[in-house]
Amino acid sequence: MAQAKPAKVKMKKASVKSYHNYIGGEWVKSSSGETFENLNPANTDDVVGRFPKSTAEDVNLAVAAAKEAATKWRQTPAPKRAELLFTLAEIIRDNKQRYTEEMTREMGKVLKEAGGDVQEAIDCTYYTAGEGRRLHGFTTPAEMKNKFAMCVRQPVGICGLITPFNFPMAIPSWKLIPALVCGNTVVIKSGEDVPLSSLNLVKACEQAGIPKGVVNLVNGFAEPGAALVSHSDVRLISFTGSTDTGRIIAEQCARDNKIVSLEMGGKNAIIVMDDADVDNAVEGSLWGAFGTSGQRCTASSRLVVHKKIYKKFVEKLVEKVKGLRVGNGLDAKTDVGPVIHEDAMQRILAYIHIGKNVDKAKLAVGGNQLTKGDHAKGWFIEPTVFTDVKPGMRIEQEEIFGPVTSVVPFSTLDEAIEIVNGVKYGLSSAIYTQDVNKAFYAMQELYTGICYVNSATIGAEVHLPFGGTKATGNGHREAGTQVLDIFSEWKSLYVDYSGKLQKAQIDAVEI
Ligand code: UN1
Repeated sequence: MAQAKPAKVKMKKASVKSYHNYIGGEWVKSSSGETFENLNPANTDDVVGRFPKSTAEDVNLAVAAAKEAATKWRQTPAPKRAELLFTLAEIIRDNKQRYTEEMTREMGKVLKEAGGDVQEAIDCTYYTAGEGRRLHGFTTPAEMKNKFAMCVRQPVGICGLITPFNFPMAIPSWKLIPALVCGNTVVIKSGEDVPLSSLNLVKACEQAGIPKGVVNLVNGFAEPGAALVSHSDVRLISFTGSTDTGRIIAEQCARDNKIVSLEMGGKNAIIVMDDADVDNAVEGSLWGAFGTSGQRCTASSRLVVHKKIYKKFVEKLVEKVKGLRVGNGLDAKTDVGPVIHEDAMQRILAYIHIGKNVDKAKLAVGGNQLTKGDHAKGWFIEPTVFTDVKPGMRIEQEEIFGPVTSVVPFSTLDEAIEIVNGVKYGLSSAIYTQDVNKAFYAMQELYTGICYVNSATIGAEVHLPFGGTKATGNGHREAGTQVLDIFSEWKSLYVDYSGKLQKAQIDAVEI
């Protein structure tokens, strides 16, 4: 614990802004009266704000507000709901710079990436709002004369949205906007390390005129998260985060018969064939592995490289990694920011230790915490590359979620595909090759939810489905129109306009 500091520091602390929960259209404190500090991971002396440390009671109030608002919102025609969402998109766009800076300050990623995150929220909001005038169902012939058959989407009810730290505005928007366009009301439990970005999004909803109670925000840690998952009035939980937490949520939801959509870990790989443009592959690998300090579910944490070009690839990659500037994301010269907090840093350093001492892979570059000068007050780790990594090593199998990547040599495309598929996750994969036959074969055989050719494993766009196979998820897809299948349920409608009892209707009874 830090010792008490002189008055100057106390004044700085006193000027820290306090933020509130948003329940039923009011900005309110937690019923606990307690708060927590949101710290800048690049400099923990910098307190971004104080946020309510919410309780189960706060969640009860938020769910009650969402319940109260549900009927009117559901009955608002979808194109009208969408109009509000278009306004919301404009508000986010107009505030992009401020949101970006605040995101970098609370989360650490460099300004360019934070700007991309806010842009993803803008794109998602415009794109998904367009669904307000579609939300297509279909008509189909009925079995009998003078009878009409069709199906429509209906909202599921109150949705609990539990969001992570790594995409502080994009991921909440992936959940919030489709939930709203489908006619649901929501309670968001924001990521405890990035509460300001969720709050900015919710405040924009208020400014856009989304009615009171439709969107509710509760800040805090495990208690409000668990209360939301177990609340009997919540019909659906949408969660992005670790596989361990996701499994606990899924078990609880199964007991309560809730709909649950999970987006969890990844151990993504890039295959680099011997015919690849090596410079292009190195550049893609660099940003795929070290963008967002490797804290992406889609991070390129394995580089599976053909033996014929292995030496050249590793040399070029190591050279580039040495040139990366690690520092505060608010500085335009920084390439790689800090990791999110001390626990994350310790976990990543533990994996580096495992790579060196248990797996006995070769540490080609990096491997250390940075603690001096500008790095003294944050959570910085050198971008780290292990080479001569073998399939099955722990650093090759387990999600590290930090600036660490492993280079794995291979000889044949089938062997490479086996390596890529040989992990428990299945989010994203990539292949660098100039050979169209190899590219299509890989696209077919790589068992992941997303696959790239000649670009890294990151950079998914909002109008295509996002999600993964195996332990990455539970079969759902966010984004695209596919997300509507999470946030709406099908209702089949049969209209008999014959004016009489048709025999086929009672066939089943006659048998
Ligand atoms: C995540 O890593 O959790 O495709 C989401 C990407 C981003 C989203 C990543 N658009 O890398």
